Amino acid sequence: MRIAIIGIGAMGCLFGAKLSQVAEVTLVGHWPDQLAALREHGLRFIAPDGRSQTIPLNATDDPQAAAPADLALILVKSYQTPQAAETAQQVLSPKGMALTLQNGLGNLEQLTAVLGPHRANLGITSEGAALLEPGVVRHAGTGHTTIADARETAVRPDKIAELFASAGFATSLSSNVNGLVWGKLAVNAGINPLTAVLQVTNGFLAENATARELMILAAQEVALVAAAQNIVLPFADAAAQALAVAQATATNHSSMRQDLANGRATEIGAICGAVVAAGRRLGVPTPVNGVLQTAVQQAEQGIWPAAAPPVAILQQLLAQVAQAKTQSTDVTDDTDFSL
Ligand code: KPL
Repeated sequence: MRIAIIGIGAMGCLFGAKLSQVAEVTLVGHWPDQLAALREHGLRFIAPDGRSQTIPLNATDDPQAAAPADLALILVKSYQTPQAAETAQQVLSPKGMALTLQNGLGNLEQLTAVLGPHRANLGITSEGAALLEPGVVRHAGTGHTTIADARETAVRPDKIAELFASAGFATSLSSNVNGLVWGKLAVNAGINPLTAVLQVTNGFLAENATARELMILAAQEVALVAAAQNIVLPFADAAAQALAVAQATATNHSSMRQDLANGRATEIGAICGAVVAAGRRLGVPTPVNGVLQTAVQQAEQGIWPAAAPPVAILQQLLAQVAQAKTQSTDVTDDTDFSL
């Protein structure tokens, strides 16, 4: 199978490294330092056990060089999906298909709008990866990947699952597409914004009582918004699931923490922002997601006091949540987070 991986960040490199052992893979992206490092030295891949190897990878900024692909794996940030859909259109063969494994709401819809319903599909993954420097990726935590198996698609989901499994990714299929997306959203809303504003590992959220409480509340809000749409999550208890993922990925730096630390825009809009918007539409209060959304947005703008210790930030967040609850509305963007 010819695979184009659209996105050359940590997850693109992780999937590229492993899939290139079983398929013909080309990474497509625009980050000059990363492209130069991959072309000159290949990818230095550090396995979860710390062992490192160099893997040659095809990397290009020219979609034509990856065409004609049978599968375009979409691993860009959620706010880059519209451009990634256009790139997928260029790299895919007429019978090829795009598969998003991104975080957040709305990615499949954006791919479908460009490629059509049979040429776009969705999965979720809890694999963790961190880019240590251009050309160096660490497989930070082994996770599980699930691919939607709900409708006719150009490339059969079981074929993709088989390929992923042969590359070493534990993979299964599920016909509950909305459940998959909202389940992942609950975990991401619980873990990503808190680890980003506190600049802590995922494991800190399991260990610190206040952080754990906020993580659980954020995940539970997502579950309530999903339930209001009759979406059945793939697990019974969103709080337990967020906690379990935080523990299983304890040493990971979440993608949002990495984005914020590296001065990149985060996916907060497609995660907490999407939850708040859906909650508003459905009449489900989402004060915790609202507070976390504002906190991350302010951190992106440099308003957040980056040097403040996690405990002080947590107290501030708790106070904001209490205030948002008494107002029984979501906090607005002018919430003052200064300590
Ligand atoms: O999806 C993740 C992310 O970092 O974006 C989790 C599962 C939280 C792993 O860190």
